Amino acid sequence: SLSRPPVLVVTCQLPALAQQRLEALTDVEVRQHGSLQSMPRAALLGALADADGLICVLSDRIDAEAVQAFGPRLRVVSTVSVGYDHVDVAAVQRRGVRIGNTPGVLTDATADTTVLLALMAARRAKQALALAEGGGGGFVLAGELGSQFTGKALGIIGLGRIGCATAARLLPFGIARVVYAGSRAHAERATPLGAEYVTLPELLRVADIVCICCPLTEQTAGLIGRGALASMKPSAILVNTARGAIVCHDALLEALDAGRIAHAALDVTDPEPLPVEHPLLRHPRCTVLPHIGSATEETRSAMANLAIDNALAGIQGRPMVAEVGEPGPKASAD
Ligand code: 8YV
Repeated sequence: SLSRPPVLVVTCQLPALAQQRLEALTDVEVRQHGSLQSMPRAALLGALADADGLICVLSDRIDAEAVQAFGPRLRVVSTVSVGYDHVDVAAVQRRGVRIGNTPGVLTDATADTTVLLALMAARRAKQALALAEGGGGGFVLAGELGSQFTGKALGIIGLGRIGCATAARLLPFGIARVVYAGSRAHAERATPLGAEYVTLPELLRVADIVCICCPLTEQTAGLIGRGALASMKPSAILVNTARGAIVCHDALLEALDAGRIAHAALDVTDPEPLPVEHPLLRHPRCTVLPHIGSATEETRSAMANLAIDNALAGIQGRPMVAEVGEPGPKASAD
């Protein structure tokens, strides 16, 4: 019916201020899953039939099956994330449905998390915390010591927004050299950072700290596998704040056990969360965080507001703040 207001389906509860804004919307009817957890799959598929817009999160797979469930009114899928690997972009766009994401607003929080993990890995914080909790002390002159960043080479895989912000944060720690790899060189971003474009094998060979800051795509799935890990320095640390599936977890476990790299620090895993018995969780040289890269009050609020803006623009047929697949850099997932 043409007389009813547009329906916006929201798959989970949003941060307080964005939630209030959503509840104050008068020209759309909001149908929301009332918990912080995402909507059950069957409920999502059912809700899509009658929706004009969808606000979703990473755990909502917008795959071929979901696209099948799209009703004729659906105009926009707005994800509360910069990454959109959970969305079958081609299938959604074939239906004439637009896709919005949240680049920019989470760059600082995610780069902060990358630095947190790099420091935790370099200074062996996981072992130190276990030592302290067990009543032990760290005042030994030799033994299992950490490393520092002074004079070291930093490797950034994916010099997008988050990669640049990560390099900018780590440079003042005394980093001597920044190299980056990715699908192409970005001279305008690299020059202010003094970053050199190298091949991935070269990056893995020279970097003391390897930070994964690229989106998950067909090209990057499993990018860091057995061969890549074997080519890293035995003293190197690997930090992943991008997507778990970029790193082959079996190969990582093997490399850590064989001492082929010093430490891995992961904010993202595959799957998420890892099963509680997964050996990486209790590995002394692997630090795992539960995907908190963008989990600050400020950032989550900004992400949710941007997702609301994108959804309303999509429903109303206006330009979106960040649209996936639009010309220009706005919607790139890094
Ligand atoms: C998540 C993220 O979206 O933006 C991304 O791509 O991975 C995160 O910010 C966040 O955990 C909310 O789902």
